[in-house]
Amino acid sequence: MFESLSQKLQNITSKIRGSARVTDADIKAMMKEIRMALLEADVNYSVVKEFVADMSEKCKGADVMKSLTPGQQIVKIVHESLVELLGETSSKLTVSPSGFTVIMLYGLQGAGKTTTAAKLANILKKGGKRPLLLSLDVHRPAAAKQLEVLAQKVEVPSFIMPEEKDPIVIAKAGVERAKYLLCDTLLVDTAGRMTVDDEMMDELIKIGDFVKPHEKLLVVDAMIGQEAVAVAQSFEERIGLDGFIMTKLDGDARGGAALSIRKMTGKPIKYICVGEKIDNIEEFYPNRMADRILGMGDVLSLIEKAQQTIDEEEAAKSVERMLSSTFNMDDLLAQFEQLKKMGSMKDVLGMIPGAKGKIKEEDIDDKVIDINMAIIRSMTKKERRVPNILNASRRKRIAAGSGTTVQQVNKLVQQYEQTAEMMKKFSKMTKGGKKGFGKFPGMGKMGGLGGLGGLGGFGGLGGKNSPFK
Ligand SMILES: Nc1nc2c(ncn2[C@@H]2O[C@H](COP(=O)(O)OP(=O)(O)O)[C@@H](O)[C@H]2O)c(=O)[nH]1
Ligand SMILES: [Mg+2]
Repeated sequence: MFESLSQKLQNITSKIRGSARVTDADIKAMMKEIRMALLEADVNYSVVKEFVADMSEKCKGADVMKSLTPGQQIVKIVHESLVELLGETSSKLTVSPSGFTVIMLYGLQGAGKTTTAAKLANILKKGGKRPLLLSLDVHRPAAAKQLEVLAQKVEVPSFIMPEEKDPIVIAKAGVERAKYLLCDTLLVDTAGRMTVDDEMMDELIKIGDFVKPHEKLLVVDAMIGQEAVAVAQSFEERIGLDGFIMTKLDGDARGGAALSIRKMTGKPIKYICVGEKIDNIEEFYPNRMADRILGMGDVLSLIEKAQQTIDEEEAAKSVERMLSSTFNMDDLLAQFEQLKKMGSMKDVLGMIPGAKGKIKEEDIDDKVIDINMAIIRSMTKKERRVPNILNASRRKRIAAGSGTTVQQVNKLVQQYEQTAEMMKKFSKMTKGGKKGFGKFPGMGKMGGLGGLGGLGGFGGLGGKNSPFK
């Protein structure tokens, strides 16, 4: 996400970050570079122009040159300006005081409406709500079926009428079903077309008049670049939106649409989607996004993800064991399980500051976790508890039992030893100085992240490259 822009901005700002002396000409040169980087990332021209002018003004106003750390001061201004551009505060979904909230998704065909509807239903469900997914896509009967399948996957009720051609008839029945099932949120998936057209808008307005959405969200595909901004503007004009959900930011989208859309429409981005899987969705926080773009990592998003997916009790147990230095194979297995729940390793590692670039692609093969889990599961209870009894013949038996090789078993044992060693260090550290978990302030506060210690045992990450040392 934003990789190329992020890289460029990091290069530009790192040049100035440490500077004790910054001249007017330095700032000018830097602004020119930022301008180029943004344009290359496909940010709207007028947005770039205003953004850079604004930043230059702020640099002057802050009297950067006279400050003690002019380089840092400038980076701070760039960061603040980015946050402002992205929308300053995060935008929560509206909840109707009536106890029945209607959220309607709009967008072109293929933007990701149906997928996103299921992702939102999953989030709402996890937040204790009772959503119902309603498909009003009357043009493609397969779309209704697609929604039904996704609804079953996230275990929320859905309502579809694939044969019915009048969306209002379906909407009416859908609302009744939702109320009958005592649902408190209706998520309405609508039909899109290849391009914006009047017929589509008229149909959407008609549906809107009937279901009266509290939240009108446009799902936009970031991959279509500036075109996304044009689409957003036409929907905003005809429908009047409450916000956006940007999808496919995991692809090779340069990010320009995400950076332009707020400024060009005045409406906030509420969620971003970074993959096809149900949990590839994140609440949008301008501040954190700016951190990410400028390479400050996104520890907060990571912690949140960990909190959502890691079993608290399991995590507390493993932290406890870590600290009492009796970390064994069962703990390692539990950590692998939790890591798997968090999603792909690549996504997780992308959020750790400093981890990017330091870890080789081949080291973040998710399959390695599966192999390692299979190996541990082939161990006896005793072997798991007291791994140092794992002699050659036991390793051979385990390899045969798990369908792996002795080399793979050896590698896992080695990783276990490295992780256990690391845990011992943590244990000393926390007993001694209460410094939290080393480099990551705040992680110590959060028991859940204890589970991440397992990263040390994962696919060679426990070696020199471990971000957790
Ligand atoms: N890579 C990626 N693919 C996505 C994302 N969101 C949706 N898709 C895919 O985009 C395609 C179209 O999605 P769909 O929900 O059917 O779009 P709709 O026509 O607007 O309902 C599907 O193949 C989805 O799996 C995303 O955030 N990232
Ligand atoms: Mg659809």
